[in-house]
Amino acid sequence: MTEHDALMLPDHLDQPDAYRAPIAIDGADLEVLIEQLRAMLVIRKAEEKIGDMVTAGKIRCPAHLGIGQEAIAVGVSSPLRASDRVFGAHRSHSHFLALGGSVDGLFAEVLGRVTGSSKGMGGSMHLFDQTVGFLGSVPIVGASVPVATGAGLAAKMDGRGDVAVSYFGDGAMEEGALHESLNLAMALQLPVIFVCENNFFASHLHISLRQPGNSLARFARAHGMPAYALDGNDVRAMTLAAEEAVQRARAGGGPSFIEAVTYRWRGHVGPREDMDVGVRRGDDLVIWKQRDPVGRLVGALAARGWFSHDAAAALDREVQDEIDAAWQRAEVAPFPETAALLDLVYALPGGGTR
Ligand SMILES: Cc1ncc(C[n+]2csc(CCOP(=O)(O)OP(=O)(O)O)c2C)c(N)n1
Ligand SMILES: [Mg+2]
Repeated sequence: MTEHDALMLPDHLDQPDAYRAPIAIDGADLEVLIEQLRAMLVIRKAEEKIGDMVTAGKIRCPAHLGIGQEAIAVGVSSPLRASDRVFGAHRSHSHFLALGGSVDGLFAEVLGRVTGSSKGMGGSMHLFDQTVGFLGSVPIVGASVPVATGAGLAAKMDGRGDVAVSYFGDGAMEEGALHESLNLAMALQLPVIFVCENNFFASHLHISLRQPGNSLARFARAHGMPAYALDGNDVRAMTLAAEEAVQRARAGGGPSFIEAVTYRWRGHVGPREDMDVGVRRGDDLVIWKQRDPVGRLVGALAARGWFSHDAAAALDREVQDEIDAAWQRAEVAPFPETAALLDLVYALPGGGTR
């Protein structure tokens, strides 16, 4: 291997026309695969709804959609339990929903309603639901990574085998605090799973304009941390890597880094496919859409005769009806009282908030 090879993603992961075939599902449990298909559809359709409602002018907060990236959160969430501590960032609808965060809570939150998961005070980029282990998303790039690392330290001190998960993008890899977090997690052998969603872009800037290489697992390897670089649009591959990493962390084996290669179908913020913060996107999207995580799982199930395309269409309709009904409930929910505006800003000693 040359030094240049070490900088670049292996196995053609960065080639848009690779990885189009149905995913490998040998040895997987059919029920789990169908659940995962459903979970990906819920995320996709919830985000499509949010996109439509931004276009319709009903949602006023910025919404960063991860359509096309659903397999990552669904795979990573599969070995997690509610006492684990999961942190996201600005593009975290999938992280929240895949853990079991409610669609009603998400829709009400992006509409600023009191029934939202953050009581309507946060919007799309400040999601939170402690009951499912989602301890928060924040829009400051890289900022939740040290917090997740600290949560990993807390989990280790608690000694119950819980883990922390930190989701971030390729752009966040350019933040110093992320590298400090990798170092500390490795030095203290913390149970943290670092999940890097490498979609090649930080807003409109391609990784080739920002870094000398496009492999991000290289930074973990520099710390001696076990690292995976894999097809993030393969829910089964994501599940297997997450299971191994979580098992290692629960058993005291320290942190892992999972680089999940993917692509976002919509622009950096908002529903448009043709623009990234005012800059026109390239033509890659058409090719990348063939690496669709949903279609490749349906294709694998259909090829084995485990699930017909008719059954997939019926599931699609069922999920769409649920999404439409959740949206209607969120739209009629009340706004928070103005007097409550300063609530939830500080945690008070001994409990409660102000
Ligand atoms: C510290 C900081 N710098 C810049 C921004 C503006 N910003 C928001 S998202 C983003 C791109 C992040 O890219 P990446 O981490 O790859 O995540 P992706 O959007 O691809 O999911 C930028 C530059 C920010 N929110 N915080
Ligand atoms: Mg990115």
